[in-house]
Amino acid sequence: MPTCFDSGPTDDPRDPGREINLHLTGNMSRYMWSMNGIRFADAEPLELQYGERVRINLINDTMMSHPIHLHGMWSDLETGEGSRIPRKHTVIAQPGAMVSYLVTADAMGGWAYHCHLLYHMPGMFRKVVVS
Ligand SMILES: [Cu+2]
Repeated sequence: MPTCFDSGPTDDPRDPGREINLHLTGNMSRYMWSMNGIRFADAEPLELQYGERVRINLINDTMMSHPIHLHGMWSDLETGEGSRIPRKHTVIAQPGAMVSYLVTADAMGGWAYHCHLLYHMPGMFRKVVVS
């Protein structure tokens, strides 16, 4: 089980308006990391509309765990208990597994979204823009 505090009743009980599938990708032998096969330097920002509720599906195509941190907004981890959903800064995607969480885009501007492992960060990184 993920560690979390019990944040009480879910802050934003809305269903997500859309889903974003994000594959965590990399090349183990070359130790290069990316999202959807595209490294940060070549990637477009992820665009969120201010106020929207969105589901992010992290699909980990690699054989490592990745602690993925979205700055500026909560990651509401989907555990099956929608009324008391745990809020996380960082969500851990296990090797070969998918994890999904909900985000309310309630913070305008540009935000970092990345794996917290130092050597993964250069590639496994996106800019998120809320506008
Ligand atoms: Cu990583």
